[in-house]
Amino acid sequence: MNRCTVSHKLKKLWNKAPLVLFTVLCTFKASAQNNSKLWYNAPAQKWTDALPIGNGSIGGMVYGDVQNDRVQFNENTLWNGAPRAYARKGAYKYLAQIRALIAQGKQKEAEALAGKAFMGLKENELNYAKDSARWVNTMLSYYGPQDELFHPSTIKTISLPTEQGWELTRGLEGLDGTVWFRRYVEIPAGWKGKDVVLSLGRVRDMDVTYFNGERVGSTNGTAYRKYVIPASKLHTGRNVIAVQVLNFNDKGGLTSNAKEIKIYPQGNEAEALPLSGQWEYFIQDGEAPVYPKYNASYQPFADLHLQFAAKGEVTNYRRDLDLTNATAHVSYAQNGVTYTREYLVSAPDKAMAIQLAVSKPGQLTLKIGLTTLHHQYTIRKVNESTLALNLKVNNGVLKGVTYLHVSRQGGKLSIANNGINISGANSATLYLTAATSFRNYHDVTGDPDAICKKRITSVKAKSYAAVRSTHVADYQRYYNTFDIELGKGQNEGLPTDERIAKFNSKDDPGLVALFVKYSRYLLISSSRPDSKLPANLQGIWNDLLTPPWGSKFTTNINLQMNYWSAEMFNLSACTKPLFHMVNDLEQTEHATAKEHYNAPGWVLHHNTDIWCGTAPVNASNHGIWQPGAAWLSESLWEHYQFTQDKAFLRSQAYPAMKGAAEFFVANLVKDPTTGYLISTPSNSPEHGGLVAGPTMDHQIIRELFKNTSKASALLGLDPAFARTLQQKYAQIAPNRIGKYGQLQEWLEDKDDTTDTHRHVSHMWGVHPGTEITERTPELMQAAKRSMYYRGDDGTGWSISWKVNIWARMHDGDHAFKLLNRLLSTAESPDGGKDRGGLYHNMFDAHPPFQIDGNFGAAAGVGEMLLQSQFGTLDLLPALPTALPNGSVKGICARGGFVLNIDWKNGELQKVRITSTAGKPCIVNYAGKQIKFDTQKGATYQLNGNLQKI
Ligand code: FUC
Repeated sequence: MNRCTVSHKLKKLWNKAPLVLFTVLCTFKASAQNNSKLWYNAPAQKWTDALPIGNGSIGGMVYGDVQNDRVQFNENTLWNGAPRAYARKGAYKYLAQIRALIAQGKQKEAEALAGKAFMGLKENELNYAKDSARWVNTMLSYYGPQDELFHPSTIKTISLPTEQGWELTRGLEGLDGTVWFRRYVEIPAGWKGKDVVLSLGRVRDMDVTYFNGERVGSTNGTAYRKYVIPASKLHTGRNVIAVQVLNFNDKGGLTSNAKEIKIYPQGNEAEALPLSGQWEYFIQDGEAPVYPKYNASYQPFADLHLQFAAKGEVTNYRRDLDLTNATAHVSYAQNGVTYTREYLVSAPDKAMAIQLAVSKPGQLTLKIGLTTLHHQYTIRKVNESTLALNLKVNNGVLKGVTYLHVSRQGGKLSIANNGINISGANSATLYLTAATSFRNYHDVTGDPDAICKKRITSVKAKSYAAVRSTHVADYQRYYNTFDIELGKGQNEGLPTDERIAKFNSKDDPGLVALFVKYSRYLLISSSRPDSKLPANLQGIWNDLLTPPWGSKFTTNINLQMNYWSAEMFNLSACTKPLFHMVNDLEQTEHATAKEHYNAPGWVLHHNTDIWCGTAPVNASNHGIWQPGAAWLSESLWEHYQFTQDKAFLRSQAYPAMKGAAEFFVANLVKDPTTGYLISTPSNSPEHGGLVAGPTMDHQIIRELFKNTSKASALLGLDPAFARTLQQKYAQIAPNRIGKYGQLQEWLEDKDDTTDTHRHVSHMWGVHPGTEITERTPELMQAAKRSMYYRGDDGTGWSISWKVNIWARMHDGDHAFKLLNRLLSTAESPDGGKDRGGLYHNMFDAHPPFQIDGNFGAAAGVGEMLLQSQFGTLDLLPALPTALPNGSVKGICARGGFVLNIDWKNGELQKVRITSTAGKPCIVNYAGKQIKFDTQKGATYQLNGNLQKI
């Protein structure tokens, strides 16, 4: 049973309401241990099977293979790109012209002009690109032979038979994007001193060939690939050939009869050795990388490999992730020995810790090593038990260092060939830490080596048990503030991947609860108060050099969605890195407001990155979207509403909100047709191109003006400015109902009822905004109609958003229908394309993995159970029929309230409300209402009829 960890004496007093508690940091012992774990009976095959661990800065993905275990890891400040300015000087001079073109209906012309003159500076317009030699060199070093690309776990092999040759690789599953092929060839001793010809046949697209690590040439089109390799470049015996094919697709990247794939001494083709047979290949990424070093993108750090010596049949394999204490485990039996591994990333010790144990003394023998995808790196021995890996990103703009320290009990330990060998030990402990030279968005002069050395020196002096217990206590400060149970079904005992595959609410309502707990785990693991950056598109986990959308911070929904559940689920402290970033953005964005709009205040477009780039990026049709700062300001206001922290409102929230509002006061323009104030140029996120006055902009701006003027009144600041905001508020183009009864997405009535675009931006006023409600029935009706037209499918985050919207529409069953869809498996059973849903490790699939879908859908469950956006506590406002029984503890509401809610057979049983700010409390449930004053720190209990008990 869930219980608050309060003293016995206090507990006795609990039934006497109101009761003053000493602290509202009431925590719940994690209940139902068996529904707080993700577990599997096989090791991870793919990255999305691996289990994430993290401390808000260092993240790891645990594969748990018996023989070759791998922990792919990240550090959240390892990024490509460089500190730089993004604003384009004088861009504002084109603003009037762009607006005029849009007003004349010349959208394409407006987009073309904006694309040329109004977008933020690209990297290649700066110094790097001027130095073309540097571009070329970077490309070469990046696309080098990179043996380290070929991790044992990522290599696949293909045998090219004599007949079809490369043709065979066409249509091979997963072979898409940039693919590396590699094979070895033994050069006969008799060829010594001769130049050789490497013949690889024809090329369909672009490729680059390497011989013994040196680039020998590249071709494209249909050119025949034949390279002469000088004798001096040949090794006696084994030589390695690597071919990187860019843009490989199902038509194949290479074509040739196998007979053409061969190597021979120049002038003597008769001695040719065939190169058909075994080739290894590695799929670098889904996209052809374009100058990846220069685009800001989040980078993988390195991989830790554990190669175990024991061989033999394995029984009782199990891999799990325990959400109650943030530890992952692997266990199995082999040759009569039980092997166990525990993995965690400690925030207090800023290090990953892995404990390896065996049931029989002396049976632990393994090799431990590090590899990285980055090309510029060194591995060195620090001392007899520590290795260090130093790497450079973007030719050293950013430096990364990782330290790996290993200790063992019994047996021997030695370091050789960049690996640590343990033999005959009883147990072993690994500590790993990682850091970069990033200090902040304009300072990369940190000393990661010193940071790692200090951390490892400190942690290695502690026992694993001590590190573990400090980690667990620290983690539980956050995790134990909340709990949720939604009933138990017959599938609850199955491995997590099977639960997902079979999900339905009758057989497994607990999976919904596990999903919510996991979202809290993911937030605590990727966004701690001292994290230097907020959770990005993949939290802090990414294994690709060219991750999807750069694994950046997309601000036209995704970044904000990452934090939707934070306040509600009692993780307010985890929002700190987001607000820290907002304060940094404010600094850079004054420049953008000035250069792009000649306006005061700050503006943020649809995307930002570690360098705080905030001018419009990508293409003008979706990159020019103005209300990023305004939406982030809403997140700040929400934080205040939940915490009632006036000091935060005064020092952090209000200045940002005011700056965002000042921008729009200056930048809204009068629409010549309607006379309303509109935002232009902008777009309804990623839908319909560059326009004037998209509905979403106006909903966000109105919310901003309303909240900012409320904040000014609360703080007693800027009354004249608040009056301006109120006046302007009334003049902004209102929401409109169109010819199909739909809520218009744009100023003009041009919605297409068959359009199922993933963004439902004009629903912002329903959620997360507050202006379309049951008190505006006509607009609510129109919004519902638009939602029906848009349909129930979508990318992961899109489905998640719809769960929230239907919950705000008080249609719990529709919200649950979408949640049900999201909790189903992302991988199509027939091997087709992935879809929005869950991967085996419960990561949400856009596809590919994007963490916003996890956070967003969990927030949607919160919206089903409690809503407080109108100053009242509305209990179970959208409880789906599918979740008739349950309890939630520690759920938070605006106004400073923490609630425990219990329901049965679809009806409220009781609610316990703790007031953290002493504000008056109004509770609504099923048409009933109760109002009462509260004392700060006091707790009140009500029954299902809202009577005090
Ligand atoms: C927005 C969305 C995409 C994706 C990207 C990261 O651009 O439209 O679907 O989520 O962000």
